[in-house]
Amino acid sequence: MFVDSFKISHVLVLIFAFTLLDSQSLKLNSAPEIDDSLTYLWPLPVEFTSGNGTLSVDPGLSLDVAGQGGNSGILREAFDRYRRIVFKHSGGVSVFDRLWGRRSVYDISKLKVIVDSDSEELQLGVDESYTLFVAKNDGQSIIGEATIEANTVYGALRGLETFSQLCAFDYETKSVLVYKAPWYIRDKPRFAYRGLLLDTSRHFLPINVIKQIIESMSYAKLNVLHWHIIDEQSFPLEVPSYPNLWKGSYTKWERYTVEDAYEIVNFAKVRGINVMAEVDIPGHAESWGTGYPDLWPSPSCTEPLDVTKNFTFDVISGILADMRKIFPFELFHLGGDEVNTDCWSSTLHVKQWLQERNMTTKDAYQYFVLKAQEIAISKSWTPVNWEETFNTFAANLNPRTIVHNWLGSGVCPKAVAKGFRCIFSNQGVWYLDHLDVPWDKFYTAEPVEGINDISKQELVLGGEVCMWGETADTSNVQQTIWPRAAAAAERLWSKRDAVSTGNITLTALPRLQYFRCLLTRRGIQAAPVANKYARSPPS
Ligand code: CP6
Repeated sequence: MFVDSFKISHVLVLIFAFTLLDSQSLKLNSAPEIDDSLTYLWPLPVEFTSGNGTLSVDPGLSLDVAGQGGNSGILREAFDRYRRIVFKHSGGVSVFDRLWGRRSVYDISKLKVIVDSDSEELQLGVDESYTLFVAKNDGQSIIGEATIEANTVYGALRGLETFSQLCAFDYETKSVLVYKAPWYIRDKPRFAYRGLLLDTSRHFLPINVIKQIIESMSYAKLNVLHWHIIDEQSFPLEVPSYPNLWKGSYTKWERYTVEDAYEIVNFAKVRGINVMAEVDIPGHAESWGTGYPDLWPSPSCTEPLDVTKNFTFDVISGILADMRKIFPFELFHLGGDEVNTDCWSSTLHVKQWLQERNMTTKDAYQYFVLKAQEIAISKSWTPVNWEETFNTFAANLNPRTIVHNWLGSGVCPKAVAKGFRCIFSNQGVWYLDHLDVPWDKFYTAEPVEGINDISKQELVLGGEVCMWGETADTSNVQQTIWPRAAAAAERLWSKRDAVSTGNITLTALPRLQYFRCLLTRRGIQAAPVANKYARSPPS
């Protein structure tokens, strides 16, 4: 008896203490202010209107599908993923809830998704548009649920992401609420190509890490993973035609099997993300020679690949043939950057080969790149090259080539003037490994800068932020990518006017901070947005 009442008094003291603590922490937590005039969606939709109502979302939210594409497995899987994201907190469903007076009736119990087309083909320019309505059922004619309508399942995925960003857990009512309802959103991307480069040669990234990065890309509506698989430091991919190639991996555990690669491509596909593989040639390929030393000009001069041998092009054909089975995306990156031809001019048999053909090393570089392009084109791929190929021999470059900018040279205006398509990745503003570049530089970078002719602007497919791997591995890759990649993602998705006018410290920074919190809530190790505490000091 005594023991019991002793316990009870303890409990009472504890409750009292927690109440105090709670009110203390509430005071501390009241700091972040939500500015109601802002729309906390990232990237910002093209068109939207909101109201001033609050709607509750049923934890038992069900999916109601319609249209030719309504039965898509991709859609159902995505709905389940987003339901887990939205209803991460528990509350509002147990028998105790009724006792405590918590709600059991919700405004939104159904998410209706209409997908017009049953095609699941995912290529560049796939229709990603959608509309999203979230309105209260007033018992009459108004849509009584959240509704997403899209032409393709990939548009529906973008709509689901936006819907999930409208849903917020409310700690008072322990329910998921949509503020500022009703919402009417009409949305589509500004650019078809919204990429992130991942480099798995400088540091190996385990499959799970790559998958988590792909998942995080879908939150920002990025849609191309540029997989820079191989480089001079390591060759981690299995190539069945030339099984010694992956002897160039760091260890036999730091490798991707063909099945791993398939799995990554499929994981990306069901999130509406294409995987563009890169084989960076003829430079950046030293690791190939670990398994096949004949690919080196000589054992003491190992880069670029030996331009003189048929064997070199046989290996390239073999790699591309094997990769064709894995990567269905129509774009394939053939690198072509930073080619130092000193080994070609200093290695006797290469030097002789050049002399016999009356070729300069520059001619040989062109010969190599064009030959590789032909192999890719014969496999019905569209070749992408780093800009040096255009800078060195634009006149002879296959006109289907997509020029990938990276130098600060402003190559896109020059490339589109000549009718080439272009991808923007200016290293001064969109290289994530440059840790000193702040989010706002990513945000204000403009892919069509310097191109006035609208018809030429259309040749800029979009852009890509680059996560080169020299200084990033599993331990820091996510916090190096995020939140700055998100700044570029909004630039690539949202209307130019919406992201180019006004004071971004007021219109974008608080929204980016909110999105960064959303990433961390979803388990993504995003770094704090720099500048958060670096506002101008009070005068
Ligand atoms: N690897 C490859 C790299 C880079 C490039 N290609 C690179 C160059 C300069 C900077 C960052 C990355 N590490 N294959 C250039 C496209 Cl600053």
